[in-house]
Amino acid sequence: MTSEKDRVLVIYHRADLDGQCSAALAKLKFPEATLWGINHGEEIPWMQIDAADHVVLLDFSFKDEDMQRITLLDKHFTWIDHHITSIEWAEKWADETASEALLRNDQVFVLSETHAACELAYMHWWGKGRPLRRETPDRPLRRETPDTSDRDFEGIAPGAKVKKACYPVYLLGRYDVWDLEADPNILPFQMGMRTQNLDPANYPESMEIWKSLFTGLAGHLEKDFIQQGQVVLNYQKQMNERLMKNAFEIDWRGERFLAVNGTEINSKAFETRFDPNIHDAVMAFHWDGETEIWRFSLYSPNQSVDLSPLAVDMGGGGHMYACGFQTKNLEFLGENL
Ligand SMILES: [Mn+2]
Repeated sequence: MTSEKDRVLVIYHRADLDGQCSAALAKLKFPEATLWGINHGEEIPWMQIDAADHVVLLDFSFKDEDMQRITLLDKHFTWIDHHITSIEWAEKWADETASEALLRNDQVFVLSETHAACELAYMHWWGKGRPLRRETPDRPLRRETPDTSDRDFEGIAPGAKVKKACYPVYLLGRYDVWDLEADPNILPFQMGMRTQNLDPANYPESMEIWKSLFTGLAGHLEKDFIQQGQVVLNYQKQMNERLMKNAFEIDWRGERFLAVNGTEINSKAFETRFDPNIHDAVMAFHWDGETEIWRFSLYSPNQSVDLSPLAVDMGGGGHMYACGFQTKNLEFLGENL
């Protein structure tokens, strides 16, 4: 168990609200903790890790050999993540390591594909669910889904209503696993939250907002964010309609793409113009003046075309229905342009 004197280091994915929310929850749990935001490609803070008694890693994982190194350190380690690669690594690692390592009870892995890191963190620290843990050599890692339904939360603050206490976590979590149908407020809340600087390491004052949200003590705050987010979404819709006026068709590799030239375009932008009778997929591209390269994103809105081979052939990658690549010139598009 972590005692009050323990030096707690919280390393979290700082690039989105799932990671930031997880970090804010950790800060609530361990008020003296040092928060360390990290993004892909950045250095691991080994010096800070060495100085800590308890390392908490949230919504993030390191390269295999670095994960091994951290789990072999003689310190308390809590890892909360939901990326499939993390789960696969943890299972492999649990199989490979001797029972000696598995018997350690100061290492807790809370991993699930079905829940976002913030939901898992909330449940792990305040819920009654049963997260994945290393327990005995016979049952090193259980892949069962933790129960994160509202009624199983005890609430964070004394007197706080259970549902109220976890609703913001739930909204951010469902967005992160792209379960947008679960609640109409998921998207507006996400957009409303994005109007603020809520990264708790970079903006320590944001902890006041997080605390109010978690405890439900400022009931209007959540509603304010949802309303603001609705305004953002309305504006975005207008901008998308304008953007789609510039859309055009590209025939490439046997598929007909609805294409548009611009930055910060998400797949939803195409909704008003995409016609499944005419188009197979959509394509957004732009010239990145900083790195002097064309960046392409491909999506299959109705998940009908596996686009990943196209991206891979161009030296890129990603998922089947959402992938991308970079290119120095547009010659591959031939007569289209
Ligand atoms: Mn996440």
